[in-house]
This record gives sequence, C-alpha cells and structure tokens, in this order.
Amino acid sequence: MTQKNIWYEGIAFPFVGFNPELMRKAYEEFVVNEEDVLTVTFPKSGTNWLIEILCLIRSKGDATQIQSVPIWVRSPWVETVSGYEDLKTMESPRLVSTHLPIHIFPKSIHTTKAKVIYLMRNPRDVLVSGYYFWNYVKFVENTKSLQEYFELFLDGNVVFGSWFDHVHGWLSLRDQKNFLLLSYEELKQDTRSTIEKICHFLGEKLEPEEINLVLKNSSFQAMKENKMSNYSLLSEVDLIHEGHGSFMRKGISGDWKNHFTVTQAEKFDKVFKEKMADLPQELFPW
Ligand code: PPS
Repeated sequence: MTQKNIWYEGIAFPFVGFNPELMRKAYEEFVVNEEDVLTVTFPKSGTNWLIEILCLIRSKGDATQIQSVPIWVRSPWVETVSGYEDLKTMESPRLVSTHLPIHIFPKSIHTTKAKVIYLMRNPRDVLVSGYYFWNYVKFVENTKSLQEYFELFLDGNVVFGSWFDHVHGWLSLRDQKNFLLLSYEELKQDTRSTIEKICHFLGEKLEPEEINLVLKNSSFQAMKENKMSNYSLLSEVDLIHEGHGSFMRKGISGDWKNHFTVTQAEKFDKVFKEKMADLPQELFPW
C-alpha cells in the first residue's frame, strides 16, 4: 500500500520526518532568538542555495564546514522532527530554515527582531522543480503526470500548501527592517550583487576575494558535487528513487517554458493575476 502525505492545519506534509503534534508544539513554544537568521521559502525556491551562501558568508568563503556538515544540520528546518531537536541544542547565532506558511510558523516570529530572508521564485519554475523532486524522493505521495501536479499546485494541495498563500502571508512582513525579500531570479542573474545585498542586510563585511570564494563554493556545479549539500546522503537511508533525477536538477530560470502547454501557461497566468492582484506587481521580477 502506498503511504499518504500527512495533514496538519489543512496542509499536506511529507509522511517521513514530520509530526503534527511537534509542529503544534513548535508553534506554541519555539523561541526565535534575536541573533537567529531565518531562511524562509516555499519549497523549490532555491532554499539550499541561500543556506549555502549564508554558511559561506559566515565562514568568509571557507568551504570546510559546508563540505563536512550536512546542510540540514547547518540550518535545521524547524518543522521537521530532527530539525526541531537540533535547534534546541544549537549554539547562537543560529541559521534556521522553514518552508512553513507564516500562520503556522512558531508565533514568536511576531515579536522577534531576528533577521528573516524570504526567497521567492517564479511559481511556474517552483511547480516544475517540485513535480520532479517530489517524484524523485520516497517521502511524498507521487503524482502521475505534470498535468495532475499542475492542478494540485494551483489548488494549494501540494506539500506545504498554496504558493499563493505562502507568499501573501510572509510578504505581510515586507516593510519590517528585519525582513529581506529576495528572488531566485535576481540571485541567478547577478549573484555577486545579491550576495553583497545579503551581507549588507546581515551587517557582514567581506573582502572582494572572500565574496569570490562564496560565489565559487555556492555555484550550481560546486553544490552538485558537494555531498553535504546535494542530498545524495538520502540514498543511504533509502529515501530517493535512484536513477530518477537529482536534487541539483537544472538550476535555471524559465524551465517552465520547456514544460507547460499553451493551455497550462494561460491558465497559470489567469490564476496568478486573480490571486496576486492585491500585491504590487513589481515585487515579482520574473
Ligand atoms: S527544497 O527541497 O525545497 O529545499 O529545494 P530548494 O533548495 O528550495 O530548491 C531546489 C532548486 O534550487 C536549485 N538550486 C540552485 N540553482 C542555482 N544555483 C545553485 N547553486 C542552486 N542550488 C540549488 C535546484 O537545482 C532546484 O531547482 P531545479 O529547477 O529543480 O533545478
């Protein structure tokens, strides 16, 4: 029998590594410290790329840590069972990651001055990336076709819920000084300037050659070859379908154009316009 996703507060989650009671406990009890730096994304928006960059900014480009500690230990996901445990004992200043929509993220977010980086990506590329990734891993219900996944995505019935709600929720913080909004597209188009922007936001001063190292060690190729960042360790615990893809898939903007039919592209545009009409469109750089 195939396993079903788990559900919490009307949202689907992977059936391995998540526990509704723990997420409820985290919502009530997890304290976001002022020194924490939060990476917040809807899945498949470039989360791990940003985490790699944050780790490298802290090490001034030195790759020792990123090549010896798994990425999910360096910046644990607060909503996972193991991430929540790791965060309890992690020394400050912590890197914390989450894919949770804001309304179920630990409520201490509303009273903290911790730095929050929200990384957004063209949802069409998020959809395509998610379709491949969730069929590659063994801990989420599979979907038979891109068309099936397309409809689930528009209805907010993929894991972690609706992209549209996720963006709406977290962008409600966008005028706060401790909130930085980034896009995968700008990171891709001008990685150096975006890294400098992140350094400025964090109050970190790196020399040009240190930024060069951050760039080099967080490149798509470097991450693809780094087993602490490319999720190949999941094969050791039998959580991926070998030979059915990879976490570091393409790493480009606009791959949706190679996948959507004309009908799907038109439908997506229509839904996007309807659901995102209330936000300034210049927030979306794709
Ligand atoms: S997850 O599973 O939600 O945490 O995935 P996430 O890290 O958010 O997103 C995975 C996509 O990001 C791409 N990626 C990169 N692109 C460019 N440069 C670098 N260094 C990089 N690292 C990860 C990764 O390839 C996934 O996108 P797709 O489109 O599937 O290739």
